[in-house]
Amino acid sequence: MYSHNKGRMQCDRLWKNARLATLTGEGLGIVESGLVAARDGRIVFAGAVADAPTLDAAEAIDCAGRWITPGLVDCHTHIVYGGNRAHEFELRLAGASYEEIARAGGGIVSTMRATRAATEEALVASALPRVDALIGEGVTTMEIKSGYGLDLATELKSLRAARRIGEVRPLSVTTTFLGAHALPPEAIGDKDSYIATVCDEMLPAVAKAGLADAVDAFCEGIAFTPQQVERVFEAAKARGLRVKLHAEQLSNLHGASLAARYGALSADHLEHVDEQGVKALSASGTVAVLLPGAFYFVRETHKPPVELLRQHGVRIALASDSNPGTSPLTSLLLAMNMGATLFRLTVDECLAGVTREAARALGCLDSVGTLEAGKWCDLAIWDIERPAELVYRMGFNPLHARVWRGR
Ligand code: DI6
Ligand code: FE
Repeated sequence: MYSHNKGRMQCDRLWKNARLATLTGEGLGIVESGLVAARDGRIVFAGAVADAPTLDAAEAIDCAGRWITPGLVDCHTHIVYGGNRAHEFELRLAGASYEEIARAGGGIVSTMRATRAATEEALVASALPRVDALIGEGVTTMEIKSGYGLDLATELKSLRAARRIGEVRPLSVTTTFLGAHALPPEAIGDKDSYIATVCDEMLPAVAKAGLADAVDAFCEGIAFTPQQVERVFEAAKARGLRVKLHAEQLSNLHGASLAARYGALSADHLEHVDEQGVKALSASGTVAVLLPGAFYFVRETHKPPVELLRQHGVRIALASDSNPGTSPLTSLLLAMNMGATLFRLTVDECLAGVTREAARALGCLDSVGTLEAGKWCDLAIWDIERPAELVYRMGFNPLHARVWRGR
């Protein structure tokens, strides 16, 4: 695929004198004396200097012993929305619960109103500072969900805004249609007929416009039943779209098993998943996406069963869940610290969770998530002495440089 000239390898750019966490294999894939070479935006070599071919590079960058990891992947965000929910935060501080606020017409529906009222340009403009915070910590791939429109026009507008973010920033964006996020007020309590609209009108239009890479739903007492989610998954399947699910966040409705049955890319949250659900995820190879920001922010006390996930060999990813209601978080570094401190994940699990496993959860492990020849050259270069520093610190950003597609 790449031209070799007398045993030499041509490349555009070379990062030398670096320590690598390639994230290939099962662990961190540490290389003490390593280099990365890129051509046409893709990695042509990543590994030990001793194993490297002779490289002819147009440009060589001396990393002075810094660490290089894959660019970070945030595999679960709701980062496009209107307004914010600082006022509800105040109500919660005064004693109201997330569910009480949601049932009283606040919560997701209040963000829905602000999102419907915003133009596409305004949605992009309000999301960009949040996106930039993630980019500033080395994020190179991000998933963005809709789900604050809850009508066709606003869901399309939100997904277009999400795609636009990937055009105005050096960032790979994958989009997810989350029409089944909450019941809009005009559906006046009729969840089944709203789900019919999601399946028969919204999802086909979103798919036809090519605006979604996957389909998600919120399976919960305050949202939709497993039977309703199943209808959404059937509609997604009919359009050839992969699915994922907000499952077992506040209670156990056996959403994980349902997601697994549909070969979901991921099941997300999972605080209340039981062993049967964990086994199902294991059998289907569905990634468990843990969201410690939401756990922390809603002061959840029921932890996801990390030890069970490990025992059954379920892959674990970590994401920001960046959203205005339950996780106003724009830091994967802090998400890693919370994953370790609150959920007792190891450093290796945290780092894999925001790179390799997050890429797996998006179905794009073939192109990002590890440092391997053939993948996009998406790198995060860190001013640290050991990888644990990325997890250990709170509110400190040691990013030295970020590379997206070789630049
Ligand atoms: N679970 C969550 O934590 C977010 N959505 C979801 O399905 C909450 C979204 C919000 O409150 O705005
Ligand atoms: Fe979420």
